[in-house]
Amino acid sequence: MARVITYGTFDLFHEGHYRLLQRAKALGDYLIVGVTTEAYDKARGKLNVVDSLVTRIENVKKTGFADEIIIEETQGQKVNDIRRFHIDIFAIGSDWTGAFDYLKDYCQVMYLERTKNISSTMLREQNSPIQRIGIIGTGRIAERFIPEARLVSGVSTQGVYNPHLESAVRFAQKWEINAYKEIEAFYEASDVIYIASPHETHFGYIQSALAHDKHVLCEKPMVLEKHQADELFCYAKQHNLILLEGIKTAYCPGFHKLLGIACSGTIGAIRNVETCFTKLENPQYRELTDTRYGGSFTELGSYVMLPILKLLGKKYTSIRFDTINDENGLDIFTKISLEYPSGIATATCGLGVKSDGRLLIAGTKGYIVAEAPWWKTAYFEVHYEDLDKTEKYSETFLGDGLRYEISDFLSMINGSSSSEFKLTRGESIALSEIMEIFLREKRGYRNR
Ligand code: C2G
Repeated sequence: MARVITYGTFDLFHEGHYRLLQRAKALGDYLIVGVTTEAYDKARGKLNVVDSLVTRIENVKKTGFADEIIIEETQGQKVNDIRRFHIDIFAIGSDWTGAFDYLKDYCQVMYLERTKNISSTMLREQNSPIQRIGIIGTGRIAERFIPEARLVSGVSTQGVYNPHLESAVRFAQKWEINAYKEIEAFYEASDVIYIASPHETHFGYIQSALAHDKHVLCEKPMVLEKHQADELFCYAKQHNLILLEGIKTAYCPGFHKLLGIACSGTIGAIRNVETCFTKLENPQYRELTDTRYGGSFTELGSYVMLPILKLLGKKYTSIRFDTINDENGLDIFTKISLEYPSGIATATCGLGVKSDGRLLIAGTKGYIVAEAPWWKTAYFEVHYEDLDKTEKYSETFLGDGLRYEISDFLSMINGSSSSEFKLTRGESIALSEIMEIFLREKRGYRNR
């Protein structure tokens, strides 16, 4: 009895998948089909999968070709599956020719000709046309955004707007996109807007982009006053528009996994969260020269506050800021202390003082620790009283990590999956309120 195995995502199940399974089944007597998990697809850079794992399994099942369906969760699983299930033939489409030759040590490897003119990518594009992204701002984050967006299928970076035309032109030439000085023309040519301009301009740009009926992804901190966040989210909701704050950590798979474990009860009730993110910044950069909106808290506060809001919630009973300022009155180091009815938290950020960047979550049964750069979560450990029980978790974090938020933003626009829980409106509003309190208490002024 010949045993055959094949693998795939089988997103938006189509003729190509059907024919592949049909031919794989015909190669032997028993066919095992491995269906990839969302996390594995994300880890291997396959973002924007539309159907859930359950739907994809159901679709494979419906063909009637699979005698057994398994889940493919990790890189390197194939060798173990082949041994474990005593596989004779590994079959896969010809788009993978050569890629699985290493399995020839374990079984026969067959590349079956791929069905022409059909693919999940094509179907995704038909169902949801490419979203043309217009970028506002030409700074360092915008530079990182473009290569990341180019890795997400379903979007294209069409152009950039900057009221200083020379900056827009320089940026556009580098990335081979369009430059705009006139914002109306820019909106006309864009379906969605990514805002990466200086913090204090976010509110105005979001307002205008939403008023032009555009979905918006805005860099953190989205806005600097609570009423602004309230107003923008309310408008977006009324007009069925997506408004998302881009804090990359919130969307990366490793952080997501860490939150899941922290909230699962394995370390008991969470009583203390400590976060720290410091980066010695070039004194010439905006972060240390913009005396109104620069400083460590406006720059890094969104990252350090994120795990606290996620794990202890938005209803803190007290918040306190301690800062060390430079000669311009900008905080180069800030410690935020929060109290909750049954927990406490401290967040530390710095641009002119270096410290040990770490995320520590202490519970009644154990603690979780993620070392720097925990904001690009790729590895963390769970510790208990019994040292032998330590658990270690790792997860892929690809490139600059902006691809995850872009992909979630796109899924939300296409209505195919809700990622809103990764960073809720309520959490973004709470962050804007904390920014507001900080600016009022430490700089002594309101934004307007
Ligand atoms: N396929 C095909 N013809 C198409 C499209 C896909 O024969 N027009 C085949 C692919 O070659 C693959 C299977 O259908 O063998 C599933 O394709 P995908 O869902 O795109 O999965 P893929 O990303 O190729 O993952 O570990 C996972 C495997 O590496 C395959």
